[in-house]
Amino acid sequence: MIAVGRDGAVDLGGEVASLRATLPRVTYRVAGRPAALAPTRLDGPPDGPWTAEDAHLRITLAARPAAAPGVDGTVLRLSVTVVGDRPVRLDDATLLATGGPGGLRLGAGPASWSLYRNGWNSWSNARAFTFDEADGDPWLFAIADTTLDPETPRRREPGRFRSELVTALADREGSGGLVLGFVGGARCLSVVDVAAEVPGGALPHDDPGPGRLVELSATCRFDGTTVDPGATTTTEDLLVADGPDPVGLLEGWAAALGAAQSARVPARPPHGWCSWYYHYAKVTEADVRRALAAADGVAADVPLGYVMVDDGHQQAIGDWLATNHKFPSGMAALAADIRATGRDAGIWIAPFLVDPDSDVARAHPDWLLRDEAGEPVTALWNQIWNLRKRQQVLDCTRPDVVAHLEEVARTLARDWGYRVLKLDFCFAAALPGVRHDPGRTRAQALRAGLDAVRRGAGDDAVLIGCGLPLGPAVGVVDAMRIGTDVAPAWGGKVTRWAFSDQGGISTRIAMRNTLTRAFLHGHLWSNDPDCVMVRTDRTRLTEAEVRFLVAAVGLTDGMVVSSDRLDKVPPERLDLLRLCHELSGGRCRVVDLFAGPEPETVVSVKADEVLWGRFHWGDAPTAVSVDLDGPHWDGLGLARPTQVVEAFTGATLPVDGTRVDLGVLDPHDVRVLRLPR
Ligand code: 9PG
Repeated sequence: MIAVGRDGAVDLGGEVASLRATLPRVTYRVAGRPAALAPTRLDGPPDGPWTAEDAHLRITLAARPAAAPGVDGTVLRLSVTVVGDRPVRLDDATLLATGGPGGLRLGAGPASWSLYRNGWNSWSNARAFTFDEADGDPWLFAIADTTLDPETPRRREPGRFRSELVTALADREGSGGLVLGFVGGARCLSVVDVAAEVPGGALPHDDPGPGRLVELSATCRFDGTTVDPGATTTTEDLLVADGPDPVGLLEGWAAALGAAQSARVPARPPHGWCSWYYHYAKVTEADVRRALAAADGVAADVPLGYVMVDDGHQQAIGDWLATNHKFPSGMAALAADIRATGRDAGIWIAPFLVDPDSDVARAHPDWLLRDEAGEPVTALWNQIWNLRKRQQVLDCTRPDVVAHLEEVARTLARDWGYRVLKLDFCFAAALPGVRHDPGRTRAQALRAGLDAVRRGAGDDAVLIGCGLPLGPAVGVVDAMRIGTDVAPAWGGKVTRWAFSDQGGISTRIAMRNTLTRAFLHGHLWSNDPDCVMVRTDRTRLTEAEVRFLVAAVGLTDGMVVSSDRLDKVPPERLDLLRLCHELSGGRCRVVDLFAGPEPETVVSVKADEVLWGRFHWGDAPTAVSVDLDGPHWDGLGLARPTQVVEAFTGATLPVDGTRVDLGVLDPHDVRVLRLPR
C-alpha cells in the first residue's frame, strides 16, 4: 500500500485513488531563527520507518496499515527528536504534501471532485465544495471570533480550501473517494490544505481540461512549543484511505478517531429542556420552575431527561459559583427541586472565559492567557455580557487554573447537583498566546482544561461541548454541538450575507451542519444539533421549517432538546416533538453529502423500518419527487414497496416504479417516507 522511493516520494496506491507525495517537512525555530527540515530523501528499509536529519532535528516517518473496519488505508506518524544541543521551538509538521500532475489520481481530475471542508469548532461550517467555489473567512469580526482558528486563516480564492482535522475528496462521477484525517486531536490541532485549478474557477474559461491539483498537504500544528535536547515529540496519526464509498470513508475515519481517543458515546443521546432559545439571558428561577411543572404535563409524549439553566444564572462570566438575583433560592436548591421530579439538572458555563470585571479576573490577573506583549488575550465581544469589554481567557497550563476549574466543576456537579454541564465557548482555551507551560500545544492546553472539568464533575457527569474544537474534545465530552445556534427564524438572504453563510445564529446554517456532520454521531460522542423549537409564540419559523428541524434532528439521531414554553405549545406542535423522538434511534446516512452545499437525502435505518428523508432547502414552493433507486437503496435490502406512508402528513403515497411523487413542498419543508423492513 505504501512505499517510499529513493527519489524521495511516498507512494500510496489504492484501487480508487493513488497519491504520490513529497516527504515530510518540519518548520521550527532555534534561538528565534526560523528553519525548516525538508529532506529530499529518507533513509530506511523499504517498509520503513524512514528517517532524515539536520543539525537540530531528526524526523522519523512510520507507516502501518489502517486497522479501522471498512477502511483500507495507511496510517502515517511522524516523530521529531531534538538531536542538537539547543531547545527547538516546533511550529508545523507536515506529514505529506503533493501537487502537480501525478500528485493525486482520482477519477478524471479536480474538475469532477467534491471536497468536504470541516471547520474548526462546534459552530464552524462543514460542507462539500466544488473547486470552482471559493471558501474564505467570514468578514464580520463577531463570526470570525467564534468560528475560526486565528492561526489558520483562509483566503477567499476559488479552488483553495483549508479543512480542519479531516477532509475527503469524492469523484462526482462515482468512482469513489479519498479521506485524509487525523486519528488523534488531543495533542495537536491539524489542517488539511487542498488547492486545485479548474475550468470556471481560477483556470482560464476556455481551458476544457480536468483541472490541475496545485496542493494537497496534511499538517499538525505545534504552535511554537519548546522541545528540549534529546526529547522526542510525535504528530497525531494521519489516516489516508481510498475506496468506492466516500461517505463510508468519513464514517470509517470517525470510527478510527473515536477508538484511538477512547470516545465517550452514551447508549442513547441525552434529551431535555434548555432555557436559552426562549428566555435567553433574561431567564429567571420562576421560568425554570414553570418549565419543570410543564414537563410533567407533557411527559407522556415528550420525555425530558434533564432541565437545563443556560446562560443567565451567573453574576459574571468567570464567577460561576456566584448566582445573580434572578435565582433567589440559589442554584443548589433549584437543582434539588429539578432532581426531585426524577430529571437531571443541567447548567451552562463557559469555563475558560473570564469577564475583565469578574471577581476571578480581578483576584488572579496571573491566571490570564497573555500575548507576546503581555496583554490579556481576548476571545470575543458579547454585548449581553459586557457592552464595553471583550472577554478574557484562562491559561489552562497553570496548575492553579486547573485546580480552580476542577473545583468549579466539582461544586456544580457534586455539591449543587447539576449532573449535566454545558461547556460553552471552549475554543478560548486554544487561542494563540504565551502559556505558563511552553511545552504544551494549544490542543494540549485546551485538553488540560477539559480534563480538569471532567475530573471535578466526575465520570458520571454528562458533559456537552459547545464552541469547542472537535479533536481535543474526543474522549472527554459525552455530547457535542456540531453546528451554530438555531434561532426562532430560518435566516434569509441578509443573515446569509452578514454571516458569510458560515456561523452566526441561523436555523438554516445550524441544520446544514446537522446533516453535514451527522457521520460523527456515535463515533466521537452524541451529536447535539441544538434545540428543537416547535412553538407558535415568539417565533417566525413556519410550520414547514419546524418540520425541517424535527426531521433533521430525528433522522440524524441527535440529542432532542426542547427550548419552548411547553405550557404554551399547542397539542399539534407537541405532536411534532413526539415525532422527533419517534424518528430518532436509527443508523443514519446522509446519502448526497458530496452532491452539493446542502444535502437533501437522509436515510435512517431502524430495526423495523427505514426512514427516507427528503429536505427542500429552496426558498420557493417546488414540486419534489424521490427516486428510491440507486446504490444506497441496494444496500438497504428492502423489498420494493408499491406504496409508502409519509411521516408528517400520514398520507399514503403510491410508488411508481422507483419514484414517489411528494407533491409541491413549501419553502424549507421536508418529507419523511416510512419503509417497513
Ligand atoms: C449562551 C449561548 C447559548 C448557545 C451557545 C452560545 O458571538 N456571540 O456573541 C455568541 C453568543 C452566543 C452564542 C454564540 C456566540 O451561543 O451556542 O446555545 O448557550 O451561547 O450565551
